[in-house]
Amino acid sequence: MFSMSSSLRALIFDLDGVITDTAEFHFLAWRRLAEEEGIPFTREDNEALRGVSRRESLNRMLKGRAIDEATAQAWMERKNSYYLAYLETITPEHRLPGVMRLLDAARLAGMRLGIASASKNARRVLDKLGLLEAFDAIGDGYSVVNPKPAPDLFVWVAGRLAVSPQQAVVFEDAEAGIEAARSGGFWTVGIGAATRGLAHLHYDSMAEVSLEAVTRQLAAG
Ligand code: B16
Ligand code: MG
Repeated sequence: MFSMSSSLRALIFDLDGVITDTAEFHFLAWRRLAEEEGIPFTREDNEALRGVSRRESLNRMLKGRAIDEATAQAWMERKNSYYLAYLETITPEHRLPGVMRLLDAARLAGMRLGIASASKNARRVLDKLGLLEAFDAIGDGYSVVNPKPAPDLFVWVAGRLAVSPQQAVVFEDAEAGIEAARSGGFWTVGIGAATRGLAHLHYDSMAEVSLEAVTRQLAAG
């Protein structure tokens, strides 16, 4: 019989909403663009952008409004320039509670650690958090062609970590991320409200996660 406890070899983390909370900065940047262009955009609307690519975020912000490709590119660049300014304010203090405890426990247990983020700014964010060297592999918005909910990014990171999907647990805060990881055959831990009922295990926040509990509960099925 498959034994999770003896087979779990890697933890793979989404970035925004799991390691840190950049969703607020994405919101402020999209809202500024939307206001400049006369498009209504609320905090609630922003929830639909959680974990999806920059391009898909723009599509969702537009809510069916048509713009040409050159305008789309210019708007994404403008939004990103606003977002980059917010990223300058990130420090190691912005690591979410519980993250370092989990990373340290996993290292002690000899596990490999990876990042699988849809963001093209993932390395910059990790650098500002002081975590660029904390992971054995970093998959970001440049790593694969098909974004989440396709499983490609998680499979790419698992390959870099030299583990199979069945040997890895994915931590995700977004529906698209859980769907991606599950369709790739990974174990999943959902973090926060958007993933409730979708993942193998669920916690309201990273502060509640313990490696021992995750390992034990996944092994128990
Ligand atoms: P960028 P994650 C995602 O990060 C964000 O949750 C999502 O809101 C954003 O649109 C996406 O990255 C792309 O980000 O514009 O920086 O390339 O949750 O996958 O770590
Ligand atoms: Mg996320």
